Amino acid sequence: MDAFFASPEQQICRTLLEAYSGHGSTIIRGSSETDPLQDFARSTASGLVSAPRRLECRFLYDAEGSALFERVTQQPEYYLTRTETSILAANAACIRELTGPVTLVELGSGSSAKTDFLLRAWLEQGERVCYVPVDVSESALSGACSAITAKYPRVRVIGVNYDFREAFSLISKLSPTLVLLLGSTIGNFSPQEMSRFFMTLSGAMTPGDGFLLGIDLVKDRSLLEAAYNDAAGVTANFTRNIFARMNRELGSAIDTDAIEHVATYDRVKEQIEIYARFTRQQTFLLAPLGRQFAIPPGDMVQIEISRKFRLERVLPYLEEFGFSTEEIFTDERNWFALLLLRRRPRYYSARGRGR
Ligand code: SAH
Ligand code: AVI
Repeated sequence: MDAFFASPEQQICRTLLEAYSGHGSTIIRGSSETDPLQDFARSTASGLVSAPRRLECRFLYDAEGSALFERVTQQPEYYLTRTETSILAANAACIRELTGPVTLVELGSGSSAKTDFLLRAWLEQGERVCYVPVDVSESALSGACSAITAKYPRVRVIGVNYDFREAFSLISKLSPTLVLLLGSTIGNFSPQEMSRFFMTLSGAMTPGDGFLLGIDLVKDRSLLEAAYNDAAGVTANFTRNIFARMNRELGSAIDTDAIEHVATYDRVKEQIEIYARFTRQQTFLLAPLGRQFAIPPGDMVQIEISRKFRLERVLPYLEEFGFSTEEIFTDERNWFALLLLRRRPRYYSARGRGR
């Protein structure tokens, strides 16, 4: 596996030229202008003084966090991954038929485990397949790229180790594409972040390109709260890990035994809210900034939201960004939905520029 260190845009162009003749996997790492430790420290500092105190969930996924997330997906209470996997297993061939032989670009790809069904459906049609996973987690991305290349040598894998919000311009260069955002990762965005995401994505896509979006649906509160409070305590360790990561990378000296994981469903906002509650006074050191923050006992830090969706609201909302619905795939209990959307040739958005 080869790695480059330049801007992702330059690299992806070069890599794409090679893609038709090359094989195996390539990982593109952006030469970020911001130092990753400064980025983490600055984001933490501003999050700790906001109300409520909150952290950006992209920092949950260092190597430990990505490994813990994979374990979360295997917990009996966490129905999301199993349900979405069953929908993909049943419908991958149909999705391939509807989209044709397009490049697969997956945002927040993680282990790429579910994508296996799509890769197989693409390969069954006999043509060369190009898969572009994009993820901030270097360990998850390199593990996924190696595994896919070992299993499917005919798949050209171009991994992009980058924040997907900064990699949108790559999407236009890869058209025709099917952009994937699975696992209900969109639910981890606030309403404002989600609107910004869809507007930028739509602007980067070429009319006719496909978008496969996985969303978790509103359901009984007890099922939702169980999914984020597994009995084995793996999700609680996933919560604690962001603070353990601060200790490892920012020298924060936080007592992770003083952290309680709190995950509750807000019925009005239709979202799970995950907090770390500190049972003892803490002083967070942020060594790269030379600053420290006192957190009193009982204080909570929001580490993630996980929004749940209703089809009757989300489909018209997506229309506003130029995404028309081609097919809705769901499971027999209607717990999760995979939406196959198509970027419309022309649209007028009340929320932003039309194209
Ligand atoms: N799609 C996989 C993984 C979901 S976990 C699944 O459905 O199981 C969310 C993934 O998104 C993680 O791998 C995390 O590293 C990645 N991620 C989160 N925020 C990101 C961002 N801003 N840019 C790129 N990747 C991100
Ligand atoms: C990645 N994301 C969609 C997961 C979710 O369900 O919101 C993250 C997660 N957090 C705790 N458990 C799972």
